[in-house]
Amino acid sequence: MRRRYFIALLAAGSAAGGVARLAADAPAEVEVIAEKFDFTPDTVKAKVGKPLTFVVTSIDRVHGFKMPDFGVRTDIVPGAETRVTITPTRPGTFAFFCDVFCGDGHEEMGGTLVVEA
Ligand SMILES: [Cu+2]
Repeated sequence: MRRRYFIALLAAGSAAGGVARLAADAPAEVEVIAEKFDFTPDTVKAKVGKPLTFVVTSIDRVHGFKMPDFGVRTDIVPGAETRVTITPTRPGTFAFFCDVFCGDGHEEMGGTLVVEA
């Protein structure tokens, strides 16, 4: 029972979904998959002062990846890996979202970066 729960946590930390967990000392990287009309995972954790690279791929069409609080935006083109690195300077909750119109659910296509001290 306990072991099963642990495995479920590991799976949730991968690109499969849920909250991405970051190793303490390794350079932080998180894989994010974009598709109509979701980012997976849609909640990502980071630490103040520690660089974090989003490695974003699209599995259907062109999407956008925008984080206004970090002055970042880029297109996400299917078949290519798009890397965006940010370094949080304060704790808080920050939005990322698609800014390329991709259909009727586009306005809901977003996620949250949770930065801890
Ligand atoms: Cu979109």
